[in-house]
Formats: sequence, structure tokens, C-alpha cells
Amino acid sequence: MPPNHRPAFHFLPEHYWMNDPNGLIEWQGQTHLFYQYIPNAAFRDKLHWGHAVSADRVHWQHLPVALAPTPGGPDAGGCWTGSAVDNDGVPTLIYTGIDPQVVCLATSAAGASADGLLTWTKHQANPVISGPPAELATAAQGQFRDPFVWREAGAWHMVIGCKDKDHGGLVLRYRSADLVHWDYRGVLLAGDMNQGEPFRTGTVWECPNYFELDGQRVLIFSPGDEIRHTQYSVVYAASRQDEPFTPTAQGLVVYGPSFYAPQSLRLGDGRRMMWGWLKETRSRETQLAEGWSGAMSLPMALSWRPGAPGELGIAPAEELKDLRREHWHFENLDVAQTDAGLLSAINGDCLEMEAVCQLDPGAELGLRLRAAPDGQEQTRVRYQAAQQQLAVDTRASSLSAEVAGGLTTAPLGLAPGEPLRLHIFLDRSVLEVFANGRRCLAVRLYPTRDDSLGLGLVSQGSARLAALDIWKMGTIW
Ligand code: DQQ
Repeated sequence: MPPNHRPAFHFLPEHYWMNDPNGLIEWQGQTHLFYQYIPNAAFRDKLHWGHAVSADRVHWQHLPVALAPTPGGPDAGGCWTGSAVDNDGVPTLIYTGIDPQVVCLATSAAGASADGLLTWTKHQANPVISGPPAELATAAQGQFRDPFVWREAGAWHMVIGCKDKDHGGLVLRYRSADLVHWDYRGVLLAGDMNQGEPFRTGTVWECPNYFELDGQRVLIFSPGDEIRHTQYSVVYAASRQDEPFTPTAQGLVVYGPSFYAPQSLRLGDGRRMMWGWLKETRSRETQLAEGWSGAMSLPMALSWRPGAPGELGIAPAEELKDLRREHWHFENLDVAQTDAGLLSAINGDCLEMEAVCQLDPGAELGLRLRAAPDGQEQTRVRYQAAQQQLAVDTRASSLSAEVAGGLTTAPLGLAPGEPLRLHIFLDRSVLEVFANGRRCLAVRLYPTRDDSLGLGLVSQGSARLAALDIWKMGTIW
């Protein structure tokens, strides 16, 4: 039996294809997650909105498809990404209809006839925005999608992704009194497709999120690159008062080739929670044969770190502790003198690991995961003090020729005396590595051997493990 690569504690549909999270909303004490979904075996068919609900944002229950394309309607080509709001008691989805790309609304019944967001009626005024503003119509080449809507100062506000073919990606602003009639308010941020540093921002901007976070105005979006086909998500921030938006900080949201199109939600308790699409990095043929593709990231709590300009705080949601099962604890270890077999009794492909470490300059410390007994397959997570970087190496994760592993690195400078804090979640083919509350890397791994389940320490130079905790994880179903 080849190993099972289907995650056990990350959300994914029962079958077939999923991509972006959509329409995140808290409703009557529950969190609703909608997502881009193709409810048949073909992975390139028309997109629908899948739907799930959770009482704790950890365990999920599948619900019927929420939105399907209407033949002859403005979403006949597919129901693409969008958001959800509470319009004075009426649950409302604002989403992208294609082709061409337009903005549509759907509402669910309120009051006595409410059915818990199960059924949706498309608005008779659809499309409520029929394409990019006239002044951008030619340059946008029809790329106009992913409305993100919020209520502020007595009005509805929207940001939406777009492009200018001669310059780069765009995020546009709109405003409305009723969600139906929208006024174009100009460009919030414009990209330069020739920019190389600190990262490329591609040719079309997708899935913008715009919100306040700890006194900052934060814009997260996913720069699609029609030339290089790289995909990641970026964050820009400005002081809350800045109008127009003039970012003073920028960075990547999650490092690695798998995390894309995140959407965030401000919870009733004030936390800003984010989920993103974890793409597969194995062949399309294997995805089709397995009958599923894509998973949702773990819920990640965002913050803006006071005194650390440019630093988006990112940490796994506290509620995930509910999944902890069997536990091992180690402390006060001088790694160079530690028995190489320290972790040999612990095996698994669904694990959480937390390590607090002190490294000398030039030292390296980390963990080996999903390791075969002879080391033929293994994945390494390391902090390299000299380079001040976190590295996840999947080049030996799989013996399969169709899986291209790689080395993913993220800069992580530690303040004098600041310990390294690693927080790692392994869920079969998903690996998310958080560090010091301000870095996250996400990769996929597909070992071929059913004994690639081992754990070990990796180190070089002088390093001390103040504490290491490992838990087996339960499933979310
Ligand atoms: N996915 C959706 C688009 C969005 C893209 C289509 C981002 O609305 O721009 O599934 O992954």
C-alpha cells in the first residue's frame, strides 16, 4: 500500500478539486467556509462554491454546494472567488461571475425563513458591476475579479483585483450604499511587472484583502504571473491614517510554492484569522487518479508586531490545540551530546512539534521528518544561524520521479538572546512551519514508502534545545 497523502486535520472536500477559500463569515456562532470547488472528476470544469461549517474552526462539516453557474446568466462560465457580508441580517455573497469577469450578488433567506446559509438566490440586478471601469477597460484585458467587501463608516467598501497590461497588477476600490450600486473610487495600489526586488509582483493581482490590523492598514493579495507562473501571496501595510494607501512595509505572507489566494476574517473575539489554498505539487495525472486535489491551510492568526516594522505576525490558531493527542516532552538537551536515537520511538505522519532552542553563531538545528529507516526518503526543517534563515528541504522527500522537491528558505533574523521557536505541523502531505510568531513556510511532500514515518534531530555546531514537545494529532472529521 502506498502512503495515504490525504490530509487528516486540514479541511478539504470529500472528493475532487478545490482551490481558494471564499466567503468566510461568522454566522450565529458558527464559522462558514466557502471555497472554489469543481464537484466532478474533471479538474478543469466550471467552478462552484463548496460550503462547510464549523463550531470551532477546527472540526468541519460538509454542506451542499452553495453556488453553481446559471446557464445563460452572468456567472454561466463559473462562480469565481468572492466574499460574504451580513447586510443588516441578510447573508450576502459578493462573487465573480465569468465570462466576462463581473461582480454578482447572492443572498440567503433571513429571519423566520432562514436555513443556515444553505440556499442562495442570485440577485436580479446581476451583474452589479459589469466589468472594469471604462478608463481601464482596454488595459485590463477582462481581468477583474475577487471582490472583497466590508462595512466601514456607514458604507460598503470593496477592493477587487485587476491588471494594467502595460504596467502590472492593480487593486481597485469601489463604494456602495446598498451592495447593488457601486461607485468606482480609483486605484488603491498599482504594481510594476518589471519589479524584481524584494519580490516580483506579476501581471495581474488576485484575491485582495484590505483591513485594519493593530493600528495598521493592511493589504494582502496574490500576484498572478502570466509569464513566469509563480504563485505566492504578498502583504503591504501603511499607517491607518494614510489616504491614499502609501505602503511603508511589504513582505511575503507564507513562503513556499504551495500557499496561494488566502482570505481573512475578523472574528467576533477580535482576532484576524486567515486560510489559504494549499496547492498540490505532484502531477495532474496522479491528482486525477487519486480523485482529489488541494487542501485548505490551517487557520492562521495574523497580527502586526509592535516595534517590528514590516513584520506581519503569523501563528497557528490557538484552537488547533484541541487536536493534540499522545504527547512527548524533552528539555535541556545539548544537541551535540544527545543520543542520535532520541526520537526513534516516535513515528507518524500527523504530528505537531514545538521546539525552543538556542544556537551559537554558525550553528544549525532542526528536525528530520517523514524519514525512512535508511534515510532514503526524508524532509528536513532547519534554522541556519549564519544565514539567519529557515530552510525546508524537500529534495529527498519522495523517490517518485514525478514529484519535484526543492529548497524553500525564509529570512529570519533573531534579536540578541532571542531563542528560536519552531512550531511545525505535519499532516501526511502537508507541512507548515511557523517560526517565532513571524514566519511561515508551507510545502507539500509525497513520500512513496510506507515506512517514511520517522523523526530525528538535525544539527551542526553547538545548539541547545530548551524544550521539545511532540504530539500526535487527531483528525478534524
Ligand atoms: N482563483 C479563482 C479566481 C482567482 C483565482 C478562480 C486565484 O477568482 O483569481 O478559481 O487562485
